[in-house]
Amino acid sequence: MNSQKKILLFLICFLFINIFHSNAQSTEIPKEQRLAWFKDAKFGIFIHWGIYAVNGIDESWSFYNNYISYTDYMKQLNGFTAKNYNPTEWAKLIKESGAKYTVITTKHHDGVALWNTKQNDLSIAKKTPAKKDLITPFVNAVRKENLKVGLYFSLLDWSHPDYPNFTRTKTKYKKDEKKWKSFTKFNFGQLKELTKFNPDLYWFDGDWEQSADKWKAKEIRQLLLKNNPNTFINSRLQGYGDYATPEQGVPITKPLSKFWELCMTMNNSWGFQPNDKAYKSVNQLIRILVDCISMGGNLLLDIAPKPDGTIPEEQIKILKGIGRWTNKHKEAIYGTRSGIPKEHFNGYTALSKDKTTLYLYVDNKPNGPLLIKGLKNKVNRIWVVGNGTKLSHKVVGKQYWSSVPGMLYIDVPEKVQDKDVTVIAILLKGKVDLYREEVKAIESN
Ligand code: H79
Repeated sequence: MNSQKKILLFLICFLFINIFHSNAQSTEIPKEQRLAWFKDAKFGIFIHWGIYAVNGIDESWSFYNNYISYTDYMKQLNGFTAKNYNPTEWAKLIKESGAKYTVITTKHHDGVALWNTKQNDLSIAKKTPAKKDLITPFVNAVRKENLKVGLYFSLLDWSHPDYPNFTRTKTKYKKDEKKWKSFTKFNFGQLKELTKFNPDLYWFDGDWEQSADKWKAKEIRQLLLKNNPNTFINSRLQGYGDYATPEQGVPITKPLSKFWELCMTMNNSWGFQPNDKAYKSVNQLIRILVDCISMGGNLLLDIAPKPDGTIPEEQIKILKGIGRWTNKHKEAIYGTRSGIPKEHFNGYTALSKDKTTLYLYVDNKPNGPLLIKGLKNKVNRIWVVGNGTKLSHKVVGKQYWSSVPGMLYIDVPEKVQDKDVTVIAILLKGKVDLYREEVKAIESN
């Protein structure tokens, strides 16, 4: 081949490579990069605020499920005042809980927007005595506290005349291309408005009612990432999201998705329901947080402000209670990765990013020393997180002729124990190295 031909071939290859790279997905910043802060954050606060707090009933579902008529549900608009709304205080409280991010409902399935949308009149700003945009001051206050901001948005809108579904028993129409087109235009209009807030993440909900094609999920993703190439999206966009969002049920086995977040209520309601007193205790919630951390995920814990904008006393207490623990145990929370298999330690564990520190979360009163099995590493140092007390350890049962590591025992005296979950840090020599082989006949060990 002469050199001219070679140059031509090179140019053709170059052109092809560029064409491949210009398609939408490959020009995105890799997920690992966009979700890096999220992977480290571990704890976030969800906020469900809407007119449903006026009667203290289920958000949107109460009329969808026919527990209340649509007309009566909408009467709640008149009782939503937000007169004591103080987003600065909210942001400070969220910060105090140890959360690194917060996600607020900008619009639930009932279609009532919390910002001053120009796409229709169904908003807190236009239809309630509050008469103002609630999202702008929230985003500003939260950013001042250096917290990341997520916006919850319901793709479906049971109030919109051009959206087909209405209640469990009534639909507005079955098939009408024109109406659906008009709804899509409306939805994109609202989403474009949300991009102005430049959120760090989008939290979609309600995607189950339509297909990816109908929502134009791919176009939604492109719109949001074009506006901010570093943002990301939860899984509820019919296959076009970035991270998994289990709801209410703490995962039993470690989720397969590398990025995930459990969203959960403090009692049994997402919105403010004074009748619901079934609050989980601070201790239970800390243990749930630790459970998520041990499996490499986040906890997005919900609070539910009242219609006047105050946060219920029980919820403030819980946030402060969790804050006491998170503040004391920072190093064992933020930036950690999932722990070691349960066969090695009978409890929750996590590892530092570099895998050289192992954290044990002791959520019960130990009845004797803690036991770690099958740890090949030499231990450099053990201490009680947030307390600093150094602990000694003993390796028991190690045989010189066997490759099975000895049993590592650590005594945790009562006086260094935390009232909720005690955390023990173990600095290893090198990266964690576990014995995972089947223990065979003596001669092959
Ligand atoms: O905003 C809160 C709830 O109002 C909302 N998500 C949280 C964050 C929510 N509530 N329920 N759900 C989401 C899930 C609903 C699932 C169902 Fe279905 C919809 C059950 C029946 C219809 C999806 C489709 C699951 C089964 C079929």
